[in-house]
Amino acid sequence: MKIVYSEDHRKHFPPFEVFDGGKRMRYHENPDRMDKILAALKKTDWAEFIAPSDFRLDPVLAVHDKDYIAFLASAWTEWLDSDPEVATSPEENAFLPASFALRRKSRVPGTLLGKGGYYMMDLSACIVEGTYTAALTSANCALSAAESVTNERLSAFALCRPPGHHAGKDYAGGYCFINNAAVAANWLSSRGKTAILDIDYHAGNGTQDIFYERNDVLTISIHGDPDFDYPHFIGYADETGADDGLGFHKNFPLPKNTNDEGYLSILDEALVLIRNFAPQYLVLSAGMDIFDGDPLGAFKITHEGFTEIGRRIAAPGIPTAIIMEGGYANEALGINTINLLESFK
Ligand code: SP5
Ligand code: ZN
Repeated sequence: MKIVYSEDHRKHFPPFEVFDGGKRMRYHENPDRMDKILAALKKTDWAEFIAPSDFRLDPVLAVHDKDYIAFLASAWTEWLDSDPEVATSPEENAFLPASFALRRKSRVPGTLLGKGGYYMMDLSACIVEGTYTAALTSANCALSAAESVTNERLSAFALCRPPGHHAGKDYAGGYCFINNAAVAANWLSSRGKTAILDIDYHAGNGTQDIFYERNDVLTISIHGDPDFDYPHFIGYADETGADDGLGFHKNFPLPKNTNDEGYLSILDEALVLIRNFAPQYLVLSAGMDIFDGDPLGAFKITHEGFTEIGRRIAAPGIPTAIIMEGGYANEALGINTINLLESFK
């Protein structure tokens, strides 16, 4: 199986995130996550590593607002220029806003801090020097996996970091800046009918936002109920699409402690929807934070659960671009990823 990977992800490693209660914590979404997955993949006899190609900005701008992308591109240097203290110790700093847009008023402020509050949904998507480069390369990994899927009619895995599914048309959040899965799915959709299945523990709010009014890409997310977990404001069962897209989005919010059995029965429902849509390509937003023991999740999926989840998604034989999303139990990421991928090779 083609595994698309670039070392560029290391350029994005914020020194902290602001967690629940305003606590400054180590950055959960760290480069060690990739190292654990790489180590496991290198031990297999089927992982074939390739570097991403450069697709330039067009496929990114096809799903994201151009002023938002311009903000991502310049935020760090503007931050550096704005405060001599930041310039003194850039490695201890990250750009984050402290004021947020009130109910999404439509005026985009002119200042960096104003833009931050407008274009960010939380305090986890910290911007550092290498963030923009890493986020663009991450999108190129997803696009390269999509291209490989169209050329070879075989599934491919994009080792994307930073992840993408919380990033909406014009906002960052949840460790995400560019929505890699949405960029890949939009690119694929002009080559064949495409569906996105998001199995990350958290609701794929960004993907939902991007495709909500579209009927040409079916989007499905299975996740911890936003009633008790992040992203809190979106991901409910009654959100099913709008305008032309009505009926082409589906959320499956699940309770705490959902185990393999409960998860698999819902996954089967999602797979029926995909079968009825009959896509030529599938994009799988593969978050490993459904694992029992993930510090940011509340499900109880086992190592064997990942194997069975992969088996069932791969069974219909739809060429699939598998896109890495979350997963923070670093020691378990290798085995869980391998188990999920096994059936797609
Ligand atoms: C890509 C991805 O998985 N992003 C996740 C971002 C989650 N950020 C919210 C963190 C708040 C978690 N509160 C957890 C309480 C302990 N169970
Ligand atoms: Zn997640």
